[in-house]
Amino acid sequence: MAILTEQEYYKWRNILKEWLDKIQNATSLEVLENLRVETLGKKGILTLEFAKLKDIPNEQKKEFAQNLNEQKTAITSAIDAQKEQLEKVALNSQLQADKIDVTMFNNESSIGAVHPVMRTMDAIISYFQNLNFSIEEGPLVEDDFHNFEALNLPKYHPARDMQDTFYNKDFTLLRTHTSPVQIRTMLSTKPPIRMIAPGTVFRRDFDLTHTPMFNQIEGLVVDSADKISFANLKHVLEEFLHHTFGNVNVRFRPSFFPFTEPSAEVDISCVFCKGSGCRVCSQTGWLEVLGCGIVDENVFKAVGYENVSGYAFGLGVERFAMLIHNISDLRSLFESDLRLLGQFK
Ligand code: 2NM
Repeated sequence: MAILTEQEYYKWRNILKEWLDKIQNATSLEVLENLRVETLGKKGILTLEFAKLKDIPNEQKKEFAQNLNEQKTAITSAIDAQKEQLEKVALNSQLQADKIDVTMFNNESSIGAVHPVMRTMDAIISYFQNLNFSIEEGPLVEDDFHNFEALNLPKYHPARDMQDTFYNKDFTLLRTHTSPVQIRTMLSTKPPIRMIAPGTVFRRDFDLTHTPMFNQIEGLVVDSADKISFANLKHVLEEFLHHTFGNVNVRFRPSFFPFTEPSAEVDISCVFCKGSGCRVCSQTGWLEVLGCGIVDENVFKAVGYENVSGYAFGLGVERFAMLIHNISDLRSLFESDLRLLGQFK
């Protein structure tokens, strides 16, 4: 005997149809989820029906279970279909809402600014371009010869210390100064030379006043010996510093570089305290801004130049940018903070 009377069978058909209608008319994923809980959840109507199975006589179990499983399958597939449909609608409206009209005019947009370091770089380059210096560039990854050997920095010289230089596995290195560009220029062209080499350099140095990457501009003038003197160098740099910092005092202090002899470091009177002594100049009244000198004979030997003289100089662009724009913390130049950049429009 069948377990369901005809009456019961139609009662169940109607219940099923009601749920299927509700599912097909569900307007949101939440509503649909509620319907799933009400039918298939722990206390859902079908789950409760399944629970009755244990009380059904053995010979009727199969038919009872079959009937329930059919209903379960119908409801499950209706829920899945409706879920897919609702998700599609949700995605479409999300896509619609997220659409960006790239042609739309934006009143809030603002014009960008050149970073103070690059602005300083550009200004210094222009200055020397006007004095008929050429602009030369070279690779950032260099070899021992161009970065050290040719610059009278023999092996085991302390400036070649592992602590200062980033070495690669293949014995190439990241240039520690832009001087290898001078070497390359001298090797590929004949004197006279009148050049500057602006660019990025790398040193293993990281503290309040040093970053492992920074920018330099170095200058080199080479001509027949009678045309080059320390006085020429001194004049060019004094003019440059007055142009850049205004009415400052300039002094040359004897110093040492492996690639120049004699060598000097150049100070200007402190731009912050006008020379009376402050925190920035460590109470000395002076700020060091340049290194320079007469090119050492050994450098010319390395590039095969004879009967010439030359002068050279080098400066740190970040340091210049800080002094020109009154920036006290070196790190602020590397943080891409729009509040800093916004001040340089
Ligand atoms: C400096 C200071 C002094 C320099 C020397 C040379 C070269 F290649 F001609 F030998 N280039 N740059 C030099 C001299 C750089 O920077 C502080």
